[in-house]
Amino acid sequence: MDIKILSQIVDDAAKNATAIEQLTVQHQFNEEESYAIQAASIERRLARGEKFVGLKMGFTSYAKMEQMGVHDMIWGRLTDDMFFKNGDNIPFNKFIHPRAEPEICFLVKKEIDHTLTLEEIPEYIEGVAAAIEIIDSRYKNFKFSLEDVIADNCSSAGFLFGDWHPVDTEINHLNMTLSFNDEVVQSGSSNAILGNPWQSLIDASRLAQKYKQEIPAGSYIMAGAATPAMYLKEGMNVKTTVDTLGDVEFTVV
Ligand code: OOG
Ligand code: MG
Repeated sequence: MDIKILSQIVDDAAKNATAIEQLTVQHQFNEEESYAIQAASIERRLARGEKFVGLKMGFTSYAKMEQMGVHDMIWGRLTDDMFFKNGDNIPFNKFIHPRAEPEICFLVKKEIDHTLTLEEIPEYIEGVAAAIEIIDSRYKNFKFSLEDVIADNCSSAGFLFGDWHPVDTEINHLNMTLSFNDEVVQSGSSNAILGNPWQSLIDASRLAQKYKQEIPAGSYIMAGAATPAMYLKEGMNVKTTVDTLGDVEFTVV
């Protein structure tokens, strides 16, 4: 098991939008090692000039765990190459088999250097927004083990968010929908995310500590999907609406 070689394999697959066999078919590695592969793959992106812009949490809802058959919380790193603006046209050919999922995004106000408590959140978080994550597993058929998906930076491929709302905005029990061409294709409650979406931020701060990942001011943290993810097709308008937080959308071109 060579972390450097495996990180190059997943990074090349992402860069070239080409599907690969699951790494664990031929290589054995544990969860800690899969995070080392992820970290090394991100180092390759940073060496090409990409910037670290935040973290994403995964499998924070039962709906997602069931869809993917993986039952542990995971986290990945976001770079500016994955960032899109609300309303953007996003090229389909940047991806292999992209899916979208409705999320909530947090904007960090002050560097997070320890596991946050609920009470500390207003000190560290600037705002909350409705968000969409585009995931694109680099593995054939979007199938993977826990170790595979972590090594592949948790399928991270794109993210975008709507208008920011103050940190004291109520984000519990909000209805969240994902629509394709104005037809709702998934809906769920924000509390599908760990029973309270703020808990996802707390877990992000805990896991970042564990893996020595800094969370500077200005970082984004994606809370994880409230519903299963849905495959994208060229030409689609994709929109997420979160009660009181508003809309965020893009078009696949
Ligand atoms: C892994 C990423 C999971 C989420 O929000 O739960 C994730 C995958 O489903 O490919 O981003
Ligand atoms: Mg997600």
